[in-house]
Amino acid sequence: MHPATHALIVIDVQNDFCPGGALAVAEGDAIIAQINGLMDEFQTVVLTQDWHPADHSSFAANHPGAAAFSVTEMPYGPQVLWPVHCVQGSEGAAFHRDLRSEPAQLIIRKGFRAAIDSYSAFFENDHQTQTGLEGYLRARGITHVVLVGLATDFCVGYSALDAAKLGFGVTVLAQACRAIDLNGSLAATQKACIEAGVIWLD
Ligand code: VGL
Ligand code: ZN
Repeated sequence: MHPATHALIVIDVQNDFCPGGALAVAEGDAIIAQINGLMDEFQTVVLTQDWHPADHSSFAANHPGAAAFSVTEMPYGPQVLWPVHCVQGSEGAAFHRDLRSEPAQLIIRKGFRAAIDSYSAFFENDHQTQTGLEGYLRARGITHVVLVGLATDFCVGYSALDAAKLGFGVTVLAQACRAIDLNGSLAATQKACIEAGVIWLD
């Protein structure tokens, strides 16, 4: 059992990020058994859920002529344009049916504002708008977060960097994560995390 000051944060283990989903991550479902087991080792478990309105600005389909996986400029900086995924209330946005959810005390939804994406569990992509997770964790006396889930190089990585910036101890259990790996994004994420003091366990 990990100490009560450590929380397990399970990022976006949703149907659309698993094989057969709209933004499938290779082997995205291969991590679920391990994550389910980890939940018994933590007294605080948080799940995150990517949760977009249909008119979300991160969807290539909402930018006429733009290709999925291209990059556009948003008021808050560069933004990858994704296939339509994790639309609020859809089957694709649901957690994978094999993921345990009963040990989780909090489910945090993100990316619910049409004008801004939110990879991180802590801040939207403007790096300013808070999701509320920091306050929740601090109020519960959490000082260290252990991150698992999808995708290593986007939502897990952004969450890890923000957690480190906020002063939490951070571990990424990379074997319980899977990556999209767009233009070298996995290696870049790992490097940035290690430079930020994140404990990266392969
Ligand atoms: C994610 C791309 C778009 C993720 C979410 O969970 O890593 N990636 N939305
Ligand atoms: Zn998304």
